Amino acid sequence: MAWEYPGIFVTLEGPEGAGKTTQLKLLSKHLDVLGIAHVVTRDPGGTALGRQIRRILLNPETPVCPMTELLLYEADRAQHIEQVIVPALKRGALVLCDRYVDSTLAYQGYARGLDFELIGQLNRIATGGLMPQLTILFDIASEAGLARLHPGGHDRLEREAIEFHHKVRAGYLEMAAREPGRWQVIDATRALTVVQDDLRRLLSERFQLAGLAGKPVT
Ligand code: Z5A
Repeated sequence: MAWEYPGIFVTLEGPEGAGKTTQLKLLSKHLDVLGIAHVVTRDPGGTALGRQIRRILLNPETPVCPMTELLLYEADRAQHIEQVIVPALKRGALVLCDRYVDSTLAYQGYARGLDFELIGQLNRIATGGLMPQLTILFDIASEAGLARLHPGGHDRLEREAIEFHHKVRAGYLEMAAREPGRWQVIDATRALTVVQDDLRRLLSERFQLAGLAGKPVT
């Protein structure tokens, strides 16, 4: 499908503790300095409604059945697409989204074992088929990623057995290998600044970011 928006859509994916959020903050500061219009957002929780859904999804005290979990992630996404992502792309911004449809395939598909066809269908319904132009996988072994997170504060997903997290990582690597035109893999085990350099290089190699300079940063 031909890209139909003036903006650019990039997603960041990876297992827990890979450093996506940290890298997005650093990147956003850099883009501010360059005056490049961009929106940093996340899945789940990129809208007011999504933040409520996110609280339910990550609360370790609330049991959530696998199908309910899947539908809640998709409900969050449908709202996010309509309220945040598509309007920003129409305005011509660079949209940097922390997790997107591939998280659902990794967590609810590869790890939880729900049907891939069904997930694909729901992903398409929630997003209207909008796929990112570039997806960056921050790759790190599950044990190393989990060890970076603060002890005792683990949310519902982080508390899953280590086998679950192994399946998430293996799923990501399989998806990245299957679609190398869209995915780029970054070794997320290295120092923050080294990872940040890689991220900036990947973006500037792929896109004419200078074309976005001077547009309103939202
Ligand atoms: N999920 C799902 O199941 N299905 C779906 O469809 C979607 C999501 C969309 C969202 O929670 C959860 O929902 C997530 C997937 C699931 N699973 N869990 N759990 P989240 O948004 O809170 O989870 P997350 O994206 O995994 O956030 P995270 O665990 O915080 O990971 P991160 O953003 O990649 O890492 P970070 O916060 O930037 O860094 C973590 C720590 O590592 C922090 O202390 C940093 O200072 C440190 N760090 C970062 N980089 C480095 C380097 N390079 N060296 C050393 N230390 C570092």
